[in-house]
Amino acid sequence: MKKTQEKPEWLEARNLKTREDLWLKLDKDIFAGKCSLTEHTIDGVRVLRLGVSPAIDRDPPLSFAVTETEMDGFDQPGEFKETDLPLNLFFKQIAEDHFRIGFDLPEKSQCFALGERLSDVNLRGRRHTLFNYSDNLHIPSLDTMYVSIPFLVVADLHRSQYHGILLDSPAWQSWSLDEELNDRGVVDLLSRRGWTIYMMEADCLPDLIASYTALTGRSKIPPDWALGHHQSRWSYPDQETLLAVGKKMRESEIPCDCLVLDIDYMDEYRVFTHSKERFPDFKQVVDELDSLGLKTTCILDPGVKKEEKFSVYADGKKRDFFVRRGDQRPFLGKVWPGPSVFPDFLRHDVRVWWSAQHGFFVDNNIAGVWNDMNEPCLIDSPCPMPPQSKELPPEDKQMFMQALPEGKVGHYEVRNLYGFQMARASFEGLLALRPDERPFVLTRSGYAGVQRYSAVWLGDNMSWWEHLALSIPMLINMGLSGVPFTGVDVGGFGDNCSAELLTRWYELGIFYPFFRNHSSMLGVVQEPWVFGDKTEARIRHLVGMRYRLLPYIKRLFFEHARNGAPLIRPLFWSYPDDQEVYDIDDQFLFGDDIMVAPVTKRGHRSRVVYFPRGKWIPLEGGAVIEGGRYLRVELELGTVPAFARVGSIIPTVPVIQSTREYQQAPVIFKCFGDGIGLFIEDDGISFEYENDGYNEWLLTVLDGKPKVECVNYGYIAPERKYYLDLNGEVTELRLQSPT
Ligand code: MIG
Repeated sequence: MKKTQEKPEWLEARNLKTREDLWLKLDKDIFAGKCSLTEHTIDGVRVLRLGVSPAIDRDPPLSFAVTETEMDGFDQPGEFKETDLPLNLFFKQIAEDHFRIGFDLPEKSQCFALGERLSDVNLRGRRHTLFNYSDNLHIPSLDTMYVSIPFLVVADLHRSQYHGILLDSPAWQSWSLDEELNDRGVVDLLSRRGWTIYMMEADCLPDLIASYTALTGRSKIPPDWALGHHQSRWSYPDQETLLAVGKKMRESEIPCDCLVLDIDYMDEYRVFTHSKERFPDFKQVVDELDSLGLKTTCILDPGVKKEEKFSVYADGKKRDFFVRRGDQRPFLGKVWPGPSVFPDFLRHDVRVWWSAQHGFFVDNNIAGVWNDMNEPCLIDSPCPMPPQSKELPPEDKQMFMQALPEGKVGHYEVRNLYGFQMARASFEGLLALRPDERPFVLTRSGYAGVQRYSAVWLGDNMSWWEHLALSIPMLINMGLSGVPFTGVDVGGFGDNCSAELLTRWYELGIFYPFFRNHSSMLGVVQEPWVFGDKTEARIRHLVGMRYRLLPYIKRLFFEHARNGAPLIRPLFWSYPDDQEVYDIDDQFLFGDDIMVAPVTKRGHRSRVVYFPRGKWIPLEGGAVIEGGRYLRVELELGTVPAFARVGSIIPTVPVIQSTREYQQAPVIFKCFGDGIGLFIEDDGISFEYENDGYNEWLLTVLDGKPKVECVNYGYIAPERKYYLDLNGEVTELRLQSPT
């Protein structure tokens, strides 16, 4: 006879009853909470929502990932049988603080997304722990990264079956994806708050990502300038150096739109200040750079220096806006300014207050804000809950407490939201202070939905060839996690870059949606000119290509805003019926029309490229390449390692020095054979594009004859010329506004 299991102690203690009548495969002897299943359709994709709360009298927790409008859609209680749940998903509560969620991983399926993962594109066969943490040595065993996005794509490419699982919980969780080679995925979630799962199913990847990004929101179109070349360094120590870098950019005619101020612009690392010694004429310098067509962005860390005379500290303390430990004492952590306190960004009032501090940036003409250290990261402190964790400490032992509308909660339960909520405060602050401008925020840490507020860069990589190569799969997975505006430090952050590595990195970096050269003070400098004339000339040429592609890049962001598509796409996004592409992650599609295949190995001057079916032409010109095969391609240093799809029309502009010249720049439609292509123009800064304030043209070339159709006309563009470039034959083109 089966022995009846005794009720665990923690169940008795909380006086909870077990529920017998649940139709899910619950562990009935233990789960005592409440669960609900509702259904919703997004863009034709069915989405099931399973909400689980550990207590019968509580609803599943509030969501931060899902946008409010989509939340409202889930109103129909489901009438389902357990067999209806995709991938045989089930869960059980195995301890008071521990849920386990399991699902099938069909034999040949691959796993993607999960945000920032130091991994190949396919995530299958290992464990992935999601708990935001800053580790500055990105070696293969690194598991906890800065950004956690608990959205997994299970793709059976062979059968065109795509499942998405969003486990909406910002608590510590570890996804084991077929580690035991038994075709199962198992998530261990250490939480006492409950959680919600969204499951979607589609027969192609673009539809799946469209529904995921409809649920969690999409990125705004970045302002034009933010799509340009950013130059950064930890740190430009004083205003003279900063100005000199800006002037040098202009003298050497390397297109650039933005210089970046890392922590040393501050007055002893006090947030929202600048050093009076090293940047005495802060605003004048920023204005002078602006007059050269260079924006300035500033870093902002969450830690506020604990110092009574510091007004941000004193004010925040008076309002009780900083997090406290379980025993009520203020939480102090060591960061750049020394002992510091941390705002509780989960609170609306705290975010509004933090947002308001951004007046400092706006008053000084700072164009955008870079949020760093927002995991949050403390100096010299190990991951508070490492990958092997088995239990969640008691609430009051989780570093500090945070406030949710539902009450106080231990930090570890919501840690993955800290950076997300900080980026949100920066975004909302800039938006409130400059309502007519699309804010630019860059964040290191984040959670599902972070694309609504911010671009993301992948933190402290190294000037290593391995990290150059790794950036491709990592950025592919970020894109499949709904985040389009991403990049890694061009040239590598840590260690010493070299002429060859920097050149190769620019060859790839010009296709990063967020394109920034950044490096640590512990390594050599790596501005485009430091490795001599030859390297400088190559980089000038490469960055020139970035600027020529700006209209195409803008079009890709419009596409993202419409259907959630990332800019950096795996080849199977567009060629899912070609098995040859399933494991390729040293090439990618940059939108539909450009395929990038960079050299990522030292000393190599050629590489093997797989060309999917159709025909391709080197982006810089050359013979037509028949697709459906591998081909060794010569890629000398400084060559743009990209190919245009025959049948595409790519809108370009001539090389310009900054996006300040973009609006007037002539547009040249590069036709790769007969084809079809869109061109979209707007003011590049305001939100008018969301109210039809843009022009959209559809260009078709058939038998060498162009036809232009106006799809939308809502923006009076400054005068510019339009040209058609058909195999080098350039003719002027009229884009007529509808009368
Ligand atoms: O402890 O602000 O990832 O980009 O340059 C290092 C200094 C803190 C980490 C960021 C890096 C930045 C650096 N920061």
